[in-house]
Amino acid sequence: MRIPAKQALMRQLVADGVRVIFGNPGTLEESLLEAIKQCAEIKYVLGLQEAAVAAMADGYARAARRPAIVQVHSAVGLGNATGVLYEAHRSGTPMLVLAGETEVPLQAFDGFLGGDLVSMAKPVTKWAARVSDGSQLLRMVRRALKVAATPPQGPVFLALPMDVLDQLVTADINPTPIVDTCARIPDDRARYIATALINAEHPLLLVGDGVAVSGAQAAVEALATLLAIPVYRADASAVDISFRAPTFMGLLGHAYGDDTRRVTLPADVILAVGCPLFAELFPSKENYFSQNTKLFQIDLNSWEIGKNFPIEYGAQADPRLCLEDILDHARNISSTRAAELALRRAALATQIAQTQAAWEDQQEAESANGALTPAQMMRILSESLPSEAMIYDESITSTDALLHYLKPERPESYILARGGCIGVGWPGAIGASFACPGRTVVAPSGDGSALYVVPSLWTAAKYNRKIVFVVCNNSSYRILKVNIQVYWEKHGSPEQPFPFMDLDCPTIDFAKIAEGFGVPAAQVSTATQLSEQLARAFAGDGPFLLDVLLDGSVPVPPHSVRGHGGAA
Ligand SMILES: Cc1ncc(C[n+]2csc(CCOP(=O)(O)OP(=O)(O)O)c2C)c(N)n1
Ligand SMILES: [Mg+2]
Repeated sequence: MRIPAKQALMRQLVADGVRVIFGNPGTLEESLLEAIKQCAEIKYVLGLQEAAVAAMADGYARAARRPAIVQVHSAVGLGNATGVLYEAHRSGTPMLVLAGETEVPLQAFDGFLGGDLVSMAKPVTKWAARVSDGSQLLRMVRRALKVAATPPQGPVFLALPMDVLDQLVTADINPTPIVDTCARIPDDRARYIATALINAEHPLLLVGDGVAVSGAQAAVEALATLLAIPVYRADASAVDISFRAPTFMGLLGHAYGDDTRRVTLPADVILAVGCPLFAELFPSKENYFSQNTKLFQIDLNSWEIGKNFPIEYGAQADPRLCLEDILDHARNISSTRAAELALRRAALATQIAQTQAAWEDQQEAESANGALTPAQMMRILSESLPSEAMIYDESITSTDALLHYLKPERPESYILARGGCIGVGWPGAIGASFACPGRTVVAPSGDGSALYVVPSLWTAAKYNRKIVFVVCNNSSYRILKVNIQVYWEKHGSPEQPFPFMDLDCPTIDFAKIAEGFGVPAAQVSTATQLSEQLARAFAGDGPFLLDVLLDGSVPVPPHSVRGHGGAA
Protein backbone atom coordinates (compact mmCIF):
# COMPACT_ATOMS: atom_id res chain seq x y z
CA MET A 1 0.00 0.00 0.00
CA ARG A 2 1.22 3.49 -0.81
CA ILE A 3 1.06 6.19 1.83
CA PRO A 4 2.17 9.85 1.97
CA ALA A 5 5.94 10.09 2.37
CA LYS A 6 5.52 12.09 5.59
CA GLN A 7 3.66 9.16 7.17
CA ALA A 8 6.36 6.78 5.98
CA LEU A 9 8.88 9.11 7.62
CA MET A 10 7.04 8.81 10.94
CA ARG A 11 7.01 5.02 10.68
CA GLN A 12 10.72 4.97 9.97
CA LEU A 13 11.44 7.18 12.99
CA VAL A 14 9.22 5.03 15.23
CA ALA A 15 11.01 1.90 14.00
CA ASP A 16 14.30 3.55 14.97
CA GLY A 17 13.07 4.21 18.48
CA VAL A 18 12.35 7.94 18.14
CA ARG A 19 9.76 9.08 20.70
CA VAL A 20 10.32 12.87 20.81
CA ILE A 21 10.71 15.61 18.20
CA PHE A 22 11.73 19.08 19.38
CA GLY A 23 10.50 21.82 17.10
CA ASN A 24 9.25 25.26 16.24
CA PRO A 25 6.98 25.36 13.21
CA GLY A 26 6.24 27.61 10.27
CA THR A 27 3.89 27.41 7.34
CA LEU A 28 6.32 25.33 5.27
CA GLU A 29 6.33 22.60 7.96
CA GLU A 30 2.57 22.40 8.46
CA SER A 31 2.24 19.27 6.37
CA LEU A 32 4.95 17.60 8.46
CA LEU A 33 3.31 18.74 11.71
CA GLU A 34 0.08 17.08 10.65
CA ALA A 35 1.91 13.77 10.25
CA ILE A 36 3.69 14.16 13.59
CA LYS A 37 0.37 14.91 15.29
CA GLN A 38 -1.16 11.75 13.80
CA CYS A 39 1.72 9.60 15.01
CA ALA A 40 0.72 8.28 18.44
CA GLU A 41 4.20 7.08 19.39
CA ILE A 42 6.00 10.40 18.91
CA LYS A 43 5.58 13.44 21.13
CA TYR A 44 6.19 16.90 19.67
CA VAL A 45 7.82 19.31 22.12
CA LEU A 46 7.18 22.92 21.21
CA GLY A 47 10.00 25.39 21.85
CA LEU A 48 9.61 29.10 21.22
CA GLN A 49 12.92 29.93 19.54
CA GLU A 50 15.07 27.67 17.37
CA ALA A 51 18.32 28.18 19.33
CA ALA A 52 16.47 26.85 22.37
CA VAL A 53 14.84 24.06 20.37
CA ALA A 54 18.21 22.89 19.02
CA ALA A 55 19.66 23.06 22.53
CA MET A 56 16.78 20.94 23.83
CA ALA A 57 17.66 18.34 21.23
CA ASP A 58 21.33 18.60 22.18
CA GLY A 59 20.49 17.98 25.85
CA TYR A 60 18.21 15.09 24.92
CA ALA A 61 20.86 13.41 22.77
CA ARG A 62 23.53 13.80 25.43
CA ALA A 63 21.34 12.41 28.22
CA ALA A 64 19.66 9.66 26.16
CA ARG A 65 22.85 8.74 24.27
CA ARG A 66 20.96 8.51 21.00
CA PRO A 67 20.29 10.88 18.10
CA ALA A 68 17.68 13.58 18.72
CA ILE A 69 15.29 14.92 16.09
CA VAL A 70 14.80 18.68 15.62
CA GLN A 71 12.41 20.47 13.33
CA VAL A 72 13.08 24.11 12.44
CA HIS A 73 11.40 26.54 10.09
CA SER A 74 13.09 26.95 6.69
CA ALA A 75 16.12 29.24 6.28
CA VAL A 76 15.16 31.55 9.12
CA GLY A 77 14.71 28.85 11.75
CA LEU A 78 17.88 27.11 10.61
CA GLY A 79 19.67 30.44 10.95
CA ASN A 80 18.50 30.83 14.54
CA ALA A 81 19.64 27.31 15.38
CA THR A 82 23.07 27.64 13.76
CA GLY A 83 25.10 28.68 16.82
CA VAL A 84 23.92 25.62 18.72
CA LEU A 85 24.52 23.40 15.69
CA TYR A 86 28.05 24.76 15.40
CA GLU A 87 28.67 23.72 18.98
CA ALA A 88 26.97 20.34 18.52
CA HIS A 89 29.10 19.72 15.44
CA ARG A 90 32.36 20.54 17.17
CA SER A 91 31.48 18.59 20.27
CA GLY A 92 29.82 15.58 18.67
CA THR A 93 26.11 15.59 19.47
CA PRO A 94 24.13 13.26 17.20
CA MET A 95 21.00 14.96 15.92
CA LEU A 96 18.89 15.08 12.79
CA VAL A 97 17.67 18.57 11.85
CA LEU A 98 14.65 18.80 9.54
CA ALA A 99 13.42 21.97 7.84
CA GLY A 100 10.53 22.52 5.48
CA GLU A 101 10.76 24.13 2.05
CA THR A 102 8.41 25.18 -0.69
CA GLU A 103 7.49 22.66 -3.41
CA VAL A 104 10.38 21.55 -5.63
CA PRO A 105 8.89 22.85 -8.96
CA LEU A 106 8.32 26.27 -7.35
CA GLN A 107 11.78 26.72 -5.87
CA ALA A 108 13.00 28.36 -9.10
CA PHE A 109 10.74 31.32 -8.29
CA ASP A 110 13.08 32.19 -5.39
CA GLY A 111 10.04 33.29 -3.47
CA PHE A 112 9.32 34.16 0.15
CA LEU A 113 11.63 32.25 2.56
CA GLY A 114 13.52 30.79 -0.38
CA GLY A 115 17.17 29.98 0.15
CA ASP A 116 19.91 27.42 -0.12
CA LEU A 117 19.30 25.61 3.14
CA VAL A 118 21.77 22.85 2.38
CA SER A 119 24.61 25.34 1.91
CA MET A 120 23.60 27.08 5.13
CA ALA A 121 23.69 23.81 7.04
CA LYS A 122 26.85 22.32 5.56
CA PRO A 123 29.52 24.02 7.70
CA VAL A 124 27.73 23.07 10.93
CA THR A 125 26.76 19.48 10.11
CA LYS A 126 28.40 16.19 9.14
CA TRP A 127 26.06 15.82 6.20
CA ALA A 128 23.39 18.06 4.68
CA ALA A 129 21.08 17.29 1.77
CA ARG A 130 17.74 18.08 0.15
CA VAL A 131 15.26 15.28 -0.47
CA SER A 132 13.84 15.92 -3.92
CA ASP A 133 11.69 12.83 -4.41
CA GLY A 134 9.41 11.06 -1.94
CA SER A 135 10.65 7.63 -3.00
CA GLN A 136 14.13 8.57 -1.73
CA LEU A 137 13.03 10.00 1.62
CA LEU A 138 13.49 6.96 3.84
CA ARG A 139 16.80 6.04 2.26
CA MET A 140 18.11 9.52 3.03
CA VAL A 141 16.66 9.58 6.55
CA ARG A 142 18.35 6.29 7.40
CA ARG A 143 21.61 7.55 5.94
CA ALA A 144 21.32 10.77 7.94
CA LEU A 145 20.65 8.94 11.21
CA LYS A 146 23.52 6.55 10.55
CA VAL A 147 25.94 9.40 9.86
CA ALA A 148 24.81 11.28 12.98
CA ALA A 149 25.24 8.27 15.26
CA THR A 150 28.57 7.01 13.91
CA PRO A 151 31.57 8.37 15.85
CA PRO A 152 32.65 11.08 15.60
CA GLN A 153 28.98 11.80 16.14
CA GLY A 154 27.37 15.06 15.05
CA PRO A 155 24.37 16.84 13.59
CA VAL A 156 23.00 16.16 10.11
CA PHE A 157 20.44 18.11 8.08
CA LEU A 158 17.66 17.31 5.62
CA ALA A 159 15.58 19.87 3.73
CA LEU A 160 12.07 18.54 3.14
CA PRO A 161 10.05 20.24 0.38
CA MET A 162 6.31 20.13 1.08
CA ASP A 163 5.37 18.31 -2.13
CA VAL A 164 7.97 15.61 -1.46
CA LEU A 165 6.36 14.92 1.91
CA ASP A 166 2.94 14.57 0.30
CA GLN A 167 4.02 12.17 -2.48
CA LEU A 168 2.60 8.66 -2.20
CA VAL A 169 5.33 6.09 -1.59
CA THR A 170 5.76 2.47 -0.64
CA ALA A 171 6.90 2.50 2.96
CA ASP A 172 9.89 0.16 2.94
CA ILE A 173 10.77 0.51 6.61
CA ASN A 174 14.17 -0.96 7.53
CA PRO A 175 16.13 -0.33 10.68
CA THR A 176 18.79 2.34 10.31
CA PRO A 177 22.17 0.60 10.06
CA ILE A 178 24.37 0.78 13.14
CA VAL A 179 28.04 0.89 12.22
CA ASP A 180 30.24 -1.22 14.46
CA THR A 181 33.21 0.91 15.47
CA CYS A 182 34.65 -1.61 17.92
CA ALA A 183 38.18 -1.37 16.55
CA ARG A 184 41.06 -2.54 18.78
CA ILE A 185 44.76 -1.81 18.43
CA PRO A 186 47.19 -4.65 17.70
CA ASP A 187 48.29 -6.50 20.83
CA ASP A 188 51.95 -5.50 20.51
CA ARG A 189 50.92 -1.82 20.42
CA ALA A 190 48.81 -2.24 23.57
CA ARG A 191 51.79 -3.88 25.28
CA TYR A 192 54.13 -1.12 24.08
CA ILE A 193 51.86 1.63 25.46
CA ALA A 194 51.40 -0.24 28.75
CA THR A 195 55.16 -0.70 29.15
CA ALA A 196 55.80 2.98 28.42
CA LEU A 197 53.22 3.98 31.03
CA ILE A 198 54.57 1.55 33.63
CA ASN A 199 58.10 2.86 33.25
CA ALA A 200 57.24 6.54 32.91
CA GLU A 201 58.36 8.89 35.66
CA HIS A 202 55.80 11.56 34.78
CA PRO A 203 52.94 9.89 32.89
CA LEU A 204 49.76 11.73 32.06
CA LEU A 205 46.36 10.50 30.96
CA LEU A 206 44.20 13.02 29.10
CA VAL A 207 40.57 12.12 28.55
CA GLY A 208 37.71 13.70 26.65
CA ASP A 209 34.13 12.91 25.72
CA GLY A 210 35.18 10.12 23.34
CA VAL A 211 35.59 8.19 26.59
CA ALA A 212 31.95 8.70 27.51
CA VAL A 213 30.75 7.81 24.00
CA SER A 214 32.49 4.43 24.19
CA GLY A 215 31.71 3.81 27.88
CA ALA A 216 35.39 3.74 28.84
CA GLN A 217 35.13 5.50 32.23
CA ALA A 218 35.77 2.35 34.28
CA ALA A 219 38.81 1.43 32.18
CA VAL A 220 40.22 4.98 32.53
CA GLU A 221 39.89 4.81 36.31
CA ALA A 222 41.33 1.31 36.59
CA LEU A 223 44.39 2.09 34.46
CA ALA A 224 45.05 5.43 36.15
CA THR A 225 44.72 3.95 39.63
CA LEU A 226 46.85 0.88 38.89
CA LEU A 227 49.71 2.91 37.42
CA ALA A 228 49.22 6.03 39.57
CA ILE A 229 48.78 8.22 36.47
CA PRO A 230 47.45 11.76 36.99
CA VAL A 231 44.33 12.24 34.85
CA TYR A 232 43.07 15.50 33.38
CA ARG A 233 39.93 15.99 31.37
CA ALA A 234 40.73 17.92 28.16
CA ASP A 235 37.87 20.08 26.88
CA ALA A 236 35.45 17.52 28.29
CA SER A 237 31.84 17.98 29.30
CA ALA A 238 30.71 14.47 30.24
CA VAL A 239 31.82 12.61 33.37
CA ASP A 240 34.65 10.83 31.56
CA ILE A 241 36.18 9.93 34.92
CA SER A 242 34.70 10.10 38.40
CA PHE A 243 35.60 13.34 40.16
CA ARG A 244 36.40 11.14 43.17
CA ALA A 245 38.85 8.90 41.29
CA PRO A 246 42.09 8.72 43.30
CA THR A 247 44.30 10.28 40.61
CA PHE A 248 41.83 12.71 39.02
CA MET A 249 43.48 16.14 38.92
CA GLY A 250 41.08 18.45 37.08
CA LEU A 251 40.17 19.92 33.72
CA LEU A 252 42.34 21.47 31.08
CA GLY A 253 40.06 24.19 29.88
CA HIS A 254 39.47 25.78 26.56
CA ALA A 255 40.91 29.20 27.16
CA TYR A 256 44.63 29.55 27.87
CA GLY A 257 47.19 27.19 26.37
CA ASP A 258 49.86 28.39 28.78
CA ASP A 259 47.82 26.90 31.65
CA THR A 260 47.63 23.57 29.80
CA ARG A 261 51.33 23.67 29.04
CA ARG A 262 52.22 23.84 32.72
CA VAL A 263 50.56 20.41 33.07
CA THR A 264 51.84 18.80 29.87
CA LEU A 265 55.44 20.00 29.75
CA PRO A 266 56.83 17.85 32.60
CA ALA A 267 55.23 14.65 31.24
CA ASP A 268 57.44 11.98 29.65
CA VAL A 269 54.61 9.70 28.47
CA ILE A 270 51.13 10.95 27.59
CA LEU A 271 48.15 8.86 26.61
CA ALA A 272 45.34 11.02 25.19
CA VAL A 273 42.02 9.26 24.75
CA GLY A 274 38.95 10.63 22.97
CA CYS A 275 39.96 14.27 23.34
CA PRO A 276 41.24 17.12 21.18
CA LEU A 277 44.81 18.35 21.73
CA PHE A 278 43.83 21.04 22.42
CA ALA A 279 40.65 23.04 21.79
CA GLU A 280 41.76 26.36 23.20
CA LEU A 281 40.88 29.95 22.50
CA PHE A 282 44.45 31.08 23.03
CA PRO A 283 46.77 28.16 22.29
CA SER A 284 50.27 28.48 23.71
CA LYS A 285 52.92 29.69 21.28
CA GLU A 286 55.51 27.63 23.16
CA ASN A 287 55.97 23.84 22.98
CA TYR A 288 53.38 21.94 24.96
CA PHE A 289 55.63 18.90 25.25
CA SER A 290 59.28 18.23 26.02
CA GLN A 291 61.60 17.00 23.28
CA ASN A 292 61.40 13.34 24.32
CA THR A 293 57.79 13.11 25.38
CA LYS A 294 56.07 10.03 23.95
CA LEU A 295 52.54 11.00 22.92
CA PHE A 296 49.98 8.24 22.24
CA GLN A 297 46.55 9.19 20.90
CA ILE A 298 43.50 6.95 20.70
CA ASP A 299 40.27 8.31 19.30
CA LEU A 300 37.45 7.23 17.03
CA ASN A 301 37.76 10.71 15.55
CA SER A 302 40.81 10.43 13.32
CA TRP A 303 40.75 14.21 12.63
CA GLU A 304 42.03 14.80 16.15
CA ILE A 305 44.91 12.30 15.91
CA GLY A 306 48.24 14.03 15.31
CA LYS A 307 46.28 17.17 14.40
CA ASN A 308 48.68 19.58 16.07
CA PHE A 309 51.54 17.61 17.57
CA PRO A 310 53.89 14.78 16.55
CA ILE A 311 52.78 11.45 17.96
CA GLU A 312 54.61 8.29 18.92
CA TYR A 313 51.57 6.25 17.91
CA GLY A 314 47.96 7.07 17.05
CA ALA A 315 45.00 4.81 16.40
CA GLN A 316 41.47 5.33 15.17
CA ALA A 317 40.06 2.83 17.61
CA ASP A 318 37.53 2.36 20.38
CA PRO A 319 38.69 3.96 23.66
CA ARG A 320 37.13 1.31 25.94
CA LEU A 321 38.51 -1.70 24.08
CA CYS A 322 41.97 -0.15 23.75
CA LEU A 323 42.15 0.88 27.39
CA GLU A 324 41.04 -2.57 28.51
CA ASP A 325 43.77 -4.16 26.39
CA ILE A 326 46.40 -1.74 27.71
CA LEU A 327 45.16 -2.45 31.24
CA ASP A 328 45.57 -6.21 30.73
CA HIS A 329 49.22 -5.67 29.86
CA ALA A 330 49.70 -3.13 32.63
CA ARG A 331 48.75 -5.76 35.20
CA ASN A 332 52.04 -7.57 34.41
CA ILE A 333 53.93 -5.24 36.64
CA SER A 334 56.85 -6.18 38.85
CA SER A 335 56.34 -6.00 42.60
CA THR A 336 59.19 -3.50 42.90
CA ARG A 337 57.57 -1.15 40.39
CA ALA A 338 54.15 -1.66 42.00
CA ALA A 339 55.60 -0.56 45.34
CA GLU A 340 57.11 2.57 43.74
CA LEU A 341 53.78 3.38 42.11
CA ALA A 342 51.98 2.99 45.43
CA LEU A 343 54.19 5.78 46.75
CA ARG A 344 53.35 7.95 43.76
CA ARG A 345 49.64 7.24 44.31
CA ALA A 346 49.95 8.38 47.92
CA ALA A 347 51.81 11.52 46.84
CA LEU A 348 49.07 12.33 44.33
CA ALA A 349 46.41 11.83 47.00
CA THR A 350 48.22 14.31 49.24
CA GLN A 351 48.55 16.78 46.37
CA ILE A 352 44.83 16.52 45.57
CA ALA A 353 43.85 16.97 49.22
CA GLN A 354 46.11 20.03 49.57
CA THR A 355 44.80 21.64 46.37
CA GLN A 356 41.22 21.14 47.48
CA ALA A 357 41.87 22.48 50.97
CA ALA A 358 43.59 25.55 49.50
CA TRP A 359 40.62 26.08 47.15
CA GLU A 360 38.19 25.97 50.06
CA ASP A 361 40.28 28.35 52.16
CA GLN A 362 40.26 30.86 49.35
CA GLN A 363 36.73 30.41 48.03
CA GLU A 364 34.84 29.97 51.29
CA ALA A 365 35.93 33.40 52.51
CA GLU A 366 33.01 35.76 53.05
CA SER A 367 32.47 38.29 50.26
CA ALA A 368 33.28 41.92 51.04
CA ASN A 369 29.61 42.96 50.88
CA GLY A 370 28.24 39.85 52.61
CA ALA A 371 26.54 38.57 49.44
CA LEU A 372 26.45 34.80 48.85
CA THR A 373 29.53 33.52 47.06
CA PRO A 374 29.46 30.79 44.40
CA ALA A 375 31.19 28.48 46.91
CA GLN A 376 28.54 29.00 49.58
CA MET A 377 25.75 28.59 47.07
CA MET A 378 27.11 25.41 45.47
CA ARG A 379 27.88 23.78 48.82
CA ILE A 380 24.27 24.24 49.87
CA LEU A 381 22.95 23.11 46.49
CA SER A 382 25.13 19.98 46.50
CA GLU A 383 24.03 19.07 50.03
CA SER A 384 20.34 19.51 49.18
CA LEU A 385 20.23 17.47 45.96
CA PRO A 386 17.96 14.43 45.78
CA SER A 387 20.07 11.35 45.06
CA GLU A 388 18.33 10.70 41.72
CA ALA A 389 18.89 14.24 40.45
CA MET A 390 20.69 14.98 37.22
CA ILE A 391 22.50 18.28 36.80
CA TYR A 392 22.68 20.18 33.53
CA ASP A 393 25.27 22.81 34.34
CA GLU A 394 25.83 26.13 32.60
CA SER A 395 26.82 28.09 35.66
CA ILE A 396 30.03 29.38 34.01
CA THR A 397 32.07 31.06 36.78
CA SER A 398 30.17 29.10 39.44
CA THR A 399 30.95 25.72 37.85
CA ASP A 400 34.28 25.31 39.67
CA ALA A 401 32.44 25.59 42.96
CA LEU A 402 29.68 23.19 41.91
CA LEU A 403 32.17 20.55 40.80
CA HIS A 404 34.22 21.02 43.95
CA TYR A 405 31.28 20.12 46.19
CA LEU A 406 29.33 17.79 43.93
CA LYS A 407 32.18 15.62 42.63
CA PRO A 408 30.00 13.74 40.17
CA GLU A 409 30.87 10.09 39.77
CA ARG A 410 28.53 8.78 37.10
CA PRO A 411 27.93 10.14 33.58
CA GLU A 412 24.18 10.11 34.08
CA SER A 413 24.39 12.44 37.09
CA TYR A 414 26.07 15.46 35.52
CA ILE A 415 26.32 17.13 32.10
CA LEU A 416 28.35 20.30 31.58
CA ALA A 417 27.36 22.80 28.91
CA ARG A 418 30.29 22.93 26.56
CA GLY A 419 30.93 26.63 26.84
CA GLY A 420 31.13 27.57 23.18
CA CYS A 421 27.62 28.69 22.35
CA ILE A 422 26.05 29.79 25.61
CA GLY A 423 22.32 29.65 26.32
CA VAL A 424 22.13 25.88 26.04
CA GLY A 425 21.84 25.01 29.74
CA TRP A 426 18.15 25.61 30.43
CA PRO A 427 16.84 24.11 27.16
CA GLY A 428 19.43 21.33 27.51
CA ALA A 429 17.90 20.51 30.88
CA ILE A 430 14.48 20.27 29.24
CA GLY A 431 15.87 17.85 26.66
CA ALA A 432 17.55 15.81 29.42
CA SER A 433 14.28 15.74 31.33
CA PHE A 434 12.53 14.15 28.33
CA ALA A 435 15.41 11.67 28.01
CA CYS A 436 15.19 10.71 31.69
CA PRO A 437 11.52 10.91 32.66
CA GLY A 438 10.90 10.61 36.38
CA ARG A 439 14.18 12.20 37.37
CA THR A 440 14.63 15.68 38.78
CA VAL A 441 16.84 17.81 36.56
CA VAL A 442 18.64 20.74 38.15
CA ALA A 443 19.76 23.48 35.80
CA PRO A 444 22.15 26.02 37.33
CA SER A 445 22.86 28.75 34.80
CA GLY A 446 24.69 32.04 34.69
CA ASP A 447 22.22 34.91 34.49
CA GLY A 448 23.73 36.01 31.18
CA SER A 449 23.52 32.54 29.64
CA ALA A 450 19.92 32.02 30.76
CA LEU A 451 18.79 35.28 29.20
CA TYR A 452 19.44 33.94 25.68
CA VAL A 453 16.73 31.31 26.14
CA VAL A 454 14.22 32.65 28.64
CA PRO A 455 11.13 31.33 26.76
CA SER A 456 12.35 27.78 27.49
CA LEU A 457 10.67 28.27 30.85
CA TRP A 458 7.32 28.16 29.08
CA THR A 459 8.17 24.79 27.49
CA ALA A 460 9.10 23.40 30.92
CA ALA A 461 5.78 24.63 32.32
CA LYS A 462 3.71 23.43 29.36
CA TYR A 463 5.01 19.86 29.64
CA ASN A 464 5.28 20.03 33.46
CA ARG A 465 8.90 18.91 33.60
CA LYS A 466 10.39 18.47 37.03
CA ILE A 467 13.25 20.92 36.54
CA VAL A 468 14.74 23.29 39.09
CA PHE A 469 16.13 26.26 37.16
CA VAL A 470 18.75 28.02 39.24
CA VAL A 471 20.00 31.47 38.26
CA CYS A 472 23.56 32.15 39.43
CA ASN A 473 22.74 35.82 39.38
CA ASN A 474 25.82 38.03 39.58
CA SER A 475 24.25 40.72 37.36
CA SER A 476 27.10 40.42 34.91
CA TYR A 477 28.99 38.53 32.27
CA ARG A 478 31.53 37.78 34.99
CA ILE A 479 33.69 35.43 32.92
CA LEU A 480 34.27 38.22 30.41
CA LYS A 481 35.44 40.47 33.25
CA VAL A 482 37.84 37.77 34.37
CA ASN A 483 39.16 37.28 30.86
CA ILE A 484 39.55 40.96 30.00
CA GLN A 485 41.74 41.32 33.08
CA VAL A 486 44.09 38.75 31.59
CA TYR A 487 44.14 40.80 28.38
CA TRP A 488 44.76 44.04 30.26
CA GLU A 489 47.51 42.43 32.30
CA LYS A 490 49.19 41.11 29.16
CA HIS A 491 49.07 44.49 27.45
CA GLY A 492 49.95 46.50 30.54
CA SER A 493 46.68 48.42 30.21
CA PRO A 494 45.70 50.88 32.93
CA GLU A 495 42.85 50.09 35.31
CA GLN A 496 39.55 51.01 33.65
CA PRO A 497 35.83 50.22 33.87
CA PHE A 498 34.65 46.91 32.38
CA PRO A 499 33.13 47.55 28.94
CA PHE A 500 29.53 46.34 28.43
CA MET A 501 29.61 43.41 30.85
CA ASP A 502 27.12 44.48 33.51
CA LEU A 503 23.52 43.33 33.44
CA ASP A 504 22.25 45.94 35.88
CA CYS A 505 20.38 49.27 35.49
CA PRO A 506 17.72 48.04 35.23
CA THR A 507 18.15 44.89 37.26
CA ILE A 508 16.46 41.84 35.81
CA ASP A 509 13.84 40.14 37.96
CA PHE A 510 14.00 36.46 37.06
CA ALA A 511 11.27 35.46 39.50
CA LYS A 512 8.78 37.78 37.81
CA ILE A 513 9.88 36.56 34.38
CA ALA A 514 9.40 32.93 35.42
CA GLU A 515 5.97 33.58 36.84
CA GLY A 516 5.01 35.20 33.54
CA PHE A 517 5.83 31.92 31.80
CA GLY A 518 3.89 29.83 34.34
CA VAL A 519 6.86 28.70 36.45
CA PRO A 520 6.68 29.30 40.22
CA ALA A 521 9.77 31.07 41.49
CA ALA A 522 11.60 32.67 44.39
CA GLN A 523 14.48 35.05 44.79
CA VAL A 524 17.00 34.37 47.57
CA SER A 525 20.02 36.20 48.89
CA THR A 526 20.98 34.31 52.07
CA ALA A 527 22.08 30.78 52.87
CA THR A 528 18.96 30.10 54.96
CA GLN A 529 16.61 31.32 52.24
CA LEU A 530 18.48 29.22 49.70
CA SER A 531 18.11 26.02 51.76
CA GLU A 532 14.41 26.68 52.40
CA GLN A 533 13.58 27.40 48.78
CA LEU A 534 15.58 24.45 47.49
CA ALA A 535 13.56 22.19 49.79
CA ARG A 536 10.38 23.76 48.38
CA ALA A 537 11.61 23.34 44.80
CA PHE A 538 12.51 19.67 45.26
CA ALA A 539 9.23 18.91 47.02
CA GLY A 540 7.18 20.01 43.99
CA ASP A 541 6.41 17.93 40.95
CA GLY A 542 6.88 20.53 38.22
CA PRO A 543 9.32 23.27 37.26
CA PHE A 544 10.57 25.85 39.74
CA LEU A 545 12.96 28.78 39.35
CA LEU A 546 15.33 29.94 42.03
CA ASP A 547 17.01 33.29 41.47
CA VAL A 548 20.13 33.31 43.66
CA LEU A 549 21.67 36.75 44.15
CA LEU A 550 25.43 36.24 44.16
CA ASP A 551 28.55 38.23 44.81
CA GLY A 552 29.73 39.35 41.36
CA SER A 553 33.09 40.76 42.33
CA VAL A 554 36.03 39.69 40.22
CA PRO A 555 39.33 38.58 41.72
CA VAL A 556 42.43 40.37 40.52
CA PRO A 557 44.89 38.24 38.54
CA PRO A 558 46.20 35.58 38.94
CA HIS A 559 42.69 34.24 38.72
CA SER A 560 41.10 31.44 40.59
CA VAL A 561 37.89 31.08 38.65
CA ARG A 562 39.27 29.93 35.33
CA GLY A 563 39.02 26.27 34.78
CA HIS A 564 36.14 23.87 34.70
CA GLY A 565 33.26 25.74 33.23
CA GLY A 566 34.36 29.03 31.83
CA ALA A 567 32.87 29.95 28.49
CA ALA A 568 34.46 32.58 26.31
C1 LIG B 1 25.93 32.65 21.70
C2 LIG B 1 27.03 33.30 22.47
N1 LIG B 1 27.05 34.64 22.62
C3 LIG B 1 28.00 35.24 23.35
C4 LIG B 1 29.00 34.50 23.91
C5 LIG B 1 30.13 35.19 24.67
N2 LIG B 1 30.03 34.88 26.11
C6 LIG B 1 30.73 33.87 26.66
S1 LIG B 1 30.51 33.76 28.30
C7 LIG B 1 29.45 35.08 28.31
C8 LIG B 1 28.84 35.59 29.57
C9 LIG B 1 28.31 34.54 30.51
O1 LIG B 1 27.70 35.19 31.59
P1 LIG B 1 26.88 34.43 32.66
O2 LIG B 1 26.10 33.33 32.05
O3 LIG B 1 26.13 35.43 33.47
O4 LIG B 1 28.00 33.70 33.56
P2 LIG B 1 29.08 34.38 34.52
O5 LIG B 1 30.27 34.64 33.67
O6 LIG B 1 28.51 35.64 35.06
O7 LIG B 1 29.36 33.36 35.58
C10 LIG B 1 29.29 35.59 27.02
C11 LIG B 1 28.41 36.74 26.69
C12 LIG B 1 28.98 33.09 23.70
N3 LIG B 1 29.93 32.28 24.17
N4 LIG B 1 27.98 32.52 23.00
MG1 LIG C 1 26.54 36.31 35.26
